[in-house]
Amino acid sequence: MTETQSKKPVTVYTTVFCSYCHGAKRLLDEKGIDYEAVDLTKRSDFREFLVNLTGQRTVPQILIHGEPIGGFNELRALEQSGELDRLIEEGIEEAPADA
Ligand SMILES: N[C@@H](CCC(=O)N[C@@H](CS)C(=O)NCC(=O)O)C(=O)O
Repeated sequence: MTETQSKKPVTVYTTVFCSYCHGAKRLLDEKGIDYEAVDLTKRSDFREFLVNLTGQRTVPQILIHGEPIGGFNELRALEQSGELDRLIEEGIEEAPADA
C-alpha cells in the first residue's frame, strides 16, 4: 500500500493549521463517512506532492476512491447537490475498457 492508496473510500490530505481541512473532516464526520486523514504538515515538499497527485496546491485535497474531487468547497458542493453519497457508493465512473 502506497501513501496515495487507502482502503477507506475517502482520503483527505491535510495540514494542522488549516480551517478548510477541519471543515472537510467535520462534514465527513457528520455524514458518518469513513476516511483516512493524511497529515502533510511535516513534509517540506507537500505542495509539490499535492500538485503531482491532484494538480492543486492547497489543503485539503480530497480523494474519493482514489479520484481527486478538490478541496472543502468542492466537497460541500457535492454534499449539497446530493452527489457525494452516490460517489461514495459507486465511485467516479470510468470509461469502459475496450473489449
Ligand atoms: N478553496 C479551497 C481553499 C483551501 C485553502 O485556502 N487552504 C489553505 C489552508 S486552510 C491553503 O492551502 N492555503 C495556501 C495557499 O492558498 O496557497 C478549499 O475549499 O479547500
